[in-house]
Amino acid sequence: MTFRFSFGPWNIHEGADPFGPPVRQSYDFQEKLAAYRELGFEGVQFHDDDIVPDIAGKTHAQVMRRAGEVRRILDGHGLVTEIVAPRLWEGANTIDGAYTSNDPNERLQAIERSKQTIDIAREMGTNNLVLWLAREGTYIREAKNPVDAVHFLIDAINKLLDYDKTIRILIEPKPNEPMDQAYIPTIGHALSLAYRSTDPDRVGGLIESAHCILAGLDPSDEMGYALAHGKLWSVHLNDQNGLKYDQDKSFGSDNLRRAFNQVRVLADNGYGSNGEFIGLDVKAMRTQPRELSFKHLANSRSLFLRLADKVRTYDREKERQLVAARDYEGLDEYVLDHLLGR
Ligand code: GLO
Ligand code: MG
Repeated sequence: MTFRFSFGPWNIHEGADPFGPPVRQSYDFQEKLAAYRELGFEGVQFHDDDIVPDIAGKTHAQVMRRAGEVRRILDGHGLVTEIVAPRLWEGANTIDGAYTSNDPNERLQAIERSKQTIDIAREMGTNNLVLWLAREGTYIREAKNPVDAVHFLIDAINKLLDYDKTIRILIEPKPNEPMDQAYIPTIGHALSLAYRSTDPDRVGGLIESAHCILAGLDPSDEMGYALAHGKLWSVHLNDQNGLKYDQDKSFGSDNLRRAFNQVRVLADNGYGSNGEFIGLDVKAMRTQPRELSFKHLANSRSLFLRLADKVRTYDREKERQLVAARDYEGLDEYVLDHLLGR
């Protein structure tokens, strides 16, 4: 099995955090795209406004013209667009949420912007629309009605499915941050929206490792859940040191065994055989010098490939025997030996 890798231009960044400004000079968009192939990546993940800066101030024709230009740049580099996501969390009209805002006009605007993102996705040659439901939740429970919120989400999804009969929607769950509590915290929540939609076959999930950990769940089990439904259509591999702010650490850097199990569930279930990418959503540490601020991407990719080797050489017969004997202590020891190379 060969794997194809992707990341988004936001994964090469300037090191700003909520407590400090950028510490590295930006690479411009063209420089970022030029780096993909060298780093071993062929897929690009985009927000709508990564492709079309200042999108809100542009006419539809201007937006589509710019998307066409970016498509040609990608073609020139031999890159493909994996997914496009509407950035529904930065504007003044999404402060209180987008599809679940209490203001009906804001809900409508969020759906309109998402329809435009679908147009951009088509122009970029992908039918994958990612919805990270960033502000669909609350800071205090009393601020919104949690039952209405679910209906608003289903309504938005249905309107997007109806707008373009070929688009697929990939919901990226996350339990918190920026919200105190998000309405779609896990893949189970995401997939239940899929089944309630008017076209369940076109709604699936994108699972991010760190988001599962923040929900107190194991990423490989979350992935397994989606795989069992045939609905794991993309991943954001990364790592996370416990229950704190969303860290987007390099894949496997906090817990190698947890990473091994993600690679294992993906490889064992043929993930990638329908064109799915191994997507990364990783951030370089704020301390990293500018010229070394791509390492987290290269490291995450190579760690994935090394773990894929570990999955290949994992002794399945031994595992079978240990499981049959219910010797899980023996299995535990074998897994650690295998990862340590003994
Ligand atoms: C933040 C999310 C974010 C999304 C991206 C694509 O926690 O992981 O990075 O993946 O905006 O929609
Ligand atoms: Mg993500």
